[in-house]
Amino acid sequence: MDLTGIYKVFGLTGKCAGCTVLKNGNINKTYKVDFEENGKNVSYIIQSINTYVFRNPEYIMSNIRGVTAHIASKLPPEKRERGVLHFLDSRDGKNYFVDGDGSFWRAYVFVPDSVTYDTFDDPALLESAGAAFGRFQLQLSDYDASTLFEIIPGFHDTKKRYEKLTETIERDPAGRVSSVGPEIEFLKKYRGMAETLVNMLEKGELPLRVTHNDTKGNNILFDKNTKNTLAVIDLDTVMPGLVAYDYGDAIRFGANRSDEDEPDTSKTGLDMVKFEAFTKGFVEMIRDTATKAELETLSLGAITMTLELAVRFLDDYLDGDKYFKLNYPEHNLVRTRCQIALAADMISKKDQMDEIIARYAGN
Ligand code: GN1
Ligand code: MG
Repeated sequence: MDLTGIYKVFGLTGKCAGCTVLKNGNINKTYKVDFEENGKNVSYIIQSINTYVFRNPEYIMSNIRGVTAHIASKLPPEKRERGVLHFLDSRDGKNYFVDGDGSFWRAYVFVPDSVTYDTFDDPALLESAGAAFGRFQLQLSDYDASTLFEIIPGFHDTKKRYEKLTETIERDPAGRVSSVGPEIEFLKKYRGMAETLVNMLEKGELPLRVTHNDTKGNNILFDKNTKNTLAVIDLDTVMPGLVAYDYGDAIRFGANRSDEDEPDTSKTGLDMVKFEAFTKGFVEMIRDTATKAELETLSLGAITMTLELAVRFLDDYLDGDKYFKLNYPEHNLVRTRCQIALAADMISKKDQMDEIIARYAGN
């Protein structure tokens, strides 16, 4: 179905004044469309979901319906318009529409005067980002995570990730194992540490929460004038998980001194200024709803997410590069080495991390 048809399906009957394709997502096709409705300008985001990556988009939309309604109920009336995404119902009463070709569509109101940032060099902005993801946790702290669909099963099951790597090493399908001895040795050495969180979850020592699972800074909307945070977006991977996963992945990505695929690993490491800024924002937001065990395992979350991604990159390298997109042939190996360098630096700074976390947790 063409876009004009999709407008009608979602009840957009005003005059369309413009349509642009947004290029910053790698997965879904995204359009911003501007409408004139009763003399007012209103914009919408229309997306067709990538059903190769997401096999059951109706599960995603069910999670999104529950989670956005819950967040909206926590916001004061004056913040409801811009503090959460508002998805439109289609003519059949669902928050999505499947057209005759099997394409899967959804639409939400574009939050007026909002922007996203790709880099966070200003610690103040990083503190706000921490607060935004912390607030997301807080708003959903009383949401029954077990009612959510697990969109990608075992996504952060570090034990399964290690098992898969072990199998790939045994099979050696691309004949590359002999060239990565030191990397395998490093990851094996810290296997026990990387599996601790999953073991604690299994023993009931950590609660299952609603987690976002893509806590990169560019998934936060900021007010373009005040730079205040508005809402967390990209809710496609919202699933049950541990708070340490969301915190840890944000630190892994946002508090690294280098990019996640820096070939010169002497440039890689944990930037303690960025670490502290994000931690302050995040921990101050969650400290009253988080358990003691959750707060005490946040630093382990950062180490775990970094080791886990090293395992995934190495597994993909040994398997002949099937999962992650590459920019050059050795890209997965470079990524593995960079994540290993970051993990090693984090492990050496664990006490420092814990001291900072405890300070903002009020201990
Ligand atoms: C993938 O596609 P992107 O960049 O949003 C991956 C994450 C990794 C990330 C590392 C569904 O996310 O788990 O942390 O790459 N997403 C999936 O760059 O596997
Ligand atoms: Mg994403």
